[in-house]
Amino acid sequence: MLPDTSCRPCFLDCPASHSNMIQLALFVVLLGLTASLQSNSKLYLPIDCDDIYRHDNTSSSGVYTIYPGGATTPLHAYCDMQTDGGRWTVFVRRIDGSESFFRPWKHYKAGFGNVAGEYWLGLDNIFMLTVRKENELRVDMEDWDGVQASAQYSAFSIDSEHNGYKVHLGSFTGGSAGDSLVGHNSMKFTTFDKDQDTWEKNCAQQFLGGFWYSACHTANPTGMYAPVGVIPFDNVQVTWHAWKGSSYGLKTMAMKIRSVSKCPCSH
Ligand SMILES: [Ca+2]
Repeated sequence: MLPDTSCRPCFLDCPASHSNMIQLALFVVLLGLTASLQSNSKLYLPIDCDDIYRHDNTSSSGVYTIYPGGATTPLHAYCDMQTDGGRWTVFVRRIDGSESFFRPWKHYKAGFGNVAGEYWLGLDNIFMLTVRKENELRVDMEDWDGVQASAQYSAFSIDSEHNGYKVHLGSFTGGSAGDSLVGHNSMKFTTFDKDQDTWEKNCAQQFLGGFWYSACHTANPTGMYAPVGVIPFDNVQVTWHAWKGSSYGLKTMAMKIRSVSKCPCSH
């Protein structure tokens, strides 16, 4: 059986395999030693959690440093290395209400929060991640009875700020939470101080988050965090209509992306 070399990691350079190439190879190695070291160190910089897992498939879930914008802009992110094979880069995470998500444009652009807890990765960072690789999307959530549900989509990317961080969503591919994002596809991002939604008023002001609102939403991952029944208003909590409706504020919610490529070398 032939060895499968189709997914050789990028950082493993192919050595010269013929004996008559050895002298030339040695010469090249010596000549380019410094450049080679610099080059290798660059190749080890992971773009996302997918790269980290492919480099070491024993990596556990947690906070890692990734480089979607290049070597000079390290970024901390939470990697989900367990769910459905792992490799997920989490870009928004709600777990305990420790962070306010009712924030202005500049915060959603740059990112905020604690990557070990609740956070938003930042629209510029999400843009760079989805430019560097083709990704799928997964949304994981849990209710206050400990029941978990998810929703998966075949593709996810966003445009740059120049085009309002417009979101491009693939088809719903499964998950017991159902599809609550279809109406958000092709929407630009809206915060309370930047209205790009399709409603006459501002959805972020009305529903207390920042999101790809339309007029206005069927999911509000950045809404107010509160145990169910505490807030007597519909749609302002962390909601996912297809699963729990408009008045149920969920206990946890996380949105995460993963490369759909079989091989890291193709990027
Ligand atoms: Ca509006």
